[in-house]
Amino acid sequence: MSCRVSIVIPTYNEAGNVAPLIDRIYGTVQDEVHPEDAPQVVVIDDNSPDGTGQLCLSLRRKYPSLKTVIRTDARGLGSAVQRGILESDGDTIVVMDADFSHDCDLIPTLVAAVDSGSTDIAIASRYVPGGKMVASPHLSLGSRALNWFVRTVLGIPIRDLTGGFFAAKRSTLQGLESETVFTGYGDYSFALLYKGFKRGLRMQEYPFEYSPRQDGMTKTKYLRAGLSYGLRAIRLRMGLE
Ligand SMILES: Nc1nc2c(ncn2[C@@H]2O[C@H](COP(=O)(O)OP(=O)(O)OP(=O)(O)O)[C@@H](O)[C@H]2O)c(=O)[nH]1
Ligand SMILES: [Mg+2]
Repeated sequence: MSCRVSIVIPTYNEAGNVAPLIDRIYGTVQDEVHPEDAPQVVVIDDNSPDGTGQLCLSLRRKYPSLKTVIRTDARGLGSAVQRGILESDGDTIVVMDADFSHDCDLIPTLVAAVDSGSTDIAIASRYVPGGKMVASPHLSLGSRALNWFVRTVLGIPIRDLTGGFFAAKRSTLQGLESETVFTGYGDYSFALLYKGFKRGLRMQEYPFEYSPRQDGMTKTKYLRAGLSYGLRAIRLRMGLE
């Protein structure tokens, strides 16, 4: 099936979020992005015990362009995004979380920025003027500190490096694919942006308000993630991957 925009959503135990999110994307975003051409939502689920994948499969009747892949042979956010890009048909690809932390209303802006050619990667950002992270004080502080550290180590002028909400042309993303970019957790996001920066791609941030997850439990082990993100940034900067 051909389409102009694919929206890739990695999921693990998101049964309480994914159906209303898909309704929202098809109901609201569709009209604004390309009214003449339904977007394709691609869910990459890692065989969630709560049945997220089955739930998405059952929504196919309602939304024929919805594609669900249930992986049983792999687990992890970075590789799920890579699989989503591979499975999608769109010329422009949006990647976002399933838990309503990423504001659907920003999708048309990100897609328009990429489609107009004004930028190669349109990044949704909590940390440019107008953006906001609504979270507990320790989480907000931790995320800001981590972004400062990663930005300083990598030496790239992007404020939000760990968000995982962006749009780019398929060809751009495929050009950045290397054996290591799509590994790990949210750190794949800055590995991708760093490779893009080194290749001279144009990257622009667009503000949005990040909300706490609507339903379900976090999968992020914050302390461990912070340490491994920091180490990965150092490895990237040293050219070790
Ligand atoms: N396919 C897949 N998706 C994952 C995996 N881990 C997390 N996700 C999805 O990746 C997105 C980000 O994960 P979250 O648990 O929301 O991580 P977070 O945003 O740092 O944490 P909170 O929102 O505070 O819970 C969500 O859509 C998750 O369902 C995984 O191992 N495989
Ligand atoms: Mg989340």
